[in-house]
Amino acid sequence: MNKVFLNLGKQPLANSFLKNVDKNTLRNEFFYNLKICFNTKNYLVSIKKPVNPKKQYTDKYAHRASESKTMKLAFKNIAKKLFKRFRPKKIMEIGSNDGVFLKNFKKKSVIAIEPCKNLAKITKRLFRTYDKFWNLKLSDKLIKEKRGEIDLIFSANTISHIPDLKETFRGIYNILSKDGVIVIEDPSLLKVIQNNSYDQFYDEHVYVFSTISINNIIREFGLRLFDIEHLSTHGGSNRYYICKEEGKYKNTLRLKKAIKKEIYFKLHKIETYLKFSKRVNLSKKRLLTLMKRLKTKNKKIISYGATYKSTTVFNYCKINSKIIDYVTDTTLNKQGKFTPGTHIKIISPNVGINNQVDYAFLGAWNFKKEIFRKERNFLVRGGRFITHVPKVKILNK
Ligand code: DWN
Repeated sequence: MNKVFLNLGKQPLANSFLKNVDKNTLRNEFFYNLKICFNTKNYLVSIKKPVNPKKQYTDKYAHRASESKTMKLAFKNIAKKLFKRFRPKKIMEIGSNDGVFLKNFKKKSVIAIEPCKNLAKITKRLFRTYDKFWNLKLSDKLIKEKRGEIDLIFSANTISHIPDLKETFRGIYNILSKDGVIVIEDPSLLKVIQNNSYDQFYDEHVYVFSTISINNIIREFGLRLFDIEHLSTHGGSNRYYICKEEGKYKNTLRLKKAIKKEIYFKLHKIETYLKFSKRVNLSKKRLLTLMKRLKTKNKKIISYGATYKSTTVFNYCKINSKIIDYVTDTTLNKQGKFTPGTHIKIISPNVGINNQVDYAFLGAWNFKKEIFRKERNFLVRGGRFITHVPKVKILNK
């Protein structure tokens, strides 16, 4: 039974960066109501009414996984680690983005699944790529083309984006070898609750998984969790290790501990989410109060990182160009555009981080360490960052 516990209001597609803000463009901007619910049976946290993926994953998909040094290194390390542990002969990635993970393997041993054609075009030059959505039909096609059985299926920040988990996992089971392994990385629901990082909820994140909820889902498809790793990436993610029910892998102690911890923090109880919702409303009030106070003192505030996360924050808190002068972002195809829903100009940090800036909201708070290293001079000359996670505060280190 799905119970709504959080209403983040009218939201645009988090990825819908606008080329211009003329009347016609704004008239056609798509919005939807972002309501989050909790399933009291399988403990799944999801968007009440997901957006049609064909609207989201187009040939203009903005996010490039390789934009951050942190993520490039993280994918290189996990590729090495998985190869060493499982020695896969055939590797497939669902949601391969710009190839940042698969690039670490021999080209002939990999298959990329990436529905966004602008990204698939990048990897088609490197290795076998299918520019399609993952489902049972594509899984059958791969088998007909003698591309199965796959020993390692990897998917980072993708499975949580796919509304039809039934198709997803049936397709995975269908192509996975008997002792094959699926490794899925997605934001940790426990970390979202602990960090009050409500900005992990946006149209692409149809689900924010907990260990207990994903365990309940995959069991229906003859799969089981056997291991887990807690990651610092994206503000706190889990790396789930999954195999076929009859697979040779024994459940690890750290998996048992992870499940116990989630039960301890009551991720199986609706009360936990109702309390979270109250904290989110307070966070909104405190962020707005802080920013408005700084504006009355004629302070110049910008935002650092045109993230999908900050789309949720700005539209929920009604933060627009009256408060934020502009947003900086290193992604070339975001520069010169405007933020979804709030229409704040996006420019390069080479131009935007200058001596006139007093405060920078951390839109990419999940890369705080990398950003603070990069913007040491901004801090030394008295610039300050503003964060909203885990609490609204001004940061100087
Ligand atoms: O799940 C998803 C995550 C992995 O990536 C996707 N659905 C969409 C996207 O969400 P996001 O935009 O919130 O992710 P990031 O990786 O937090 O975005 C970081 C943004 O900040 C990028 O646009 C690059 C930019 N950036 C920057 O301007 N300067 C990043 C760093 C580290 C910097 O120094």
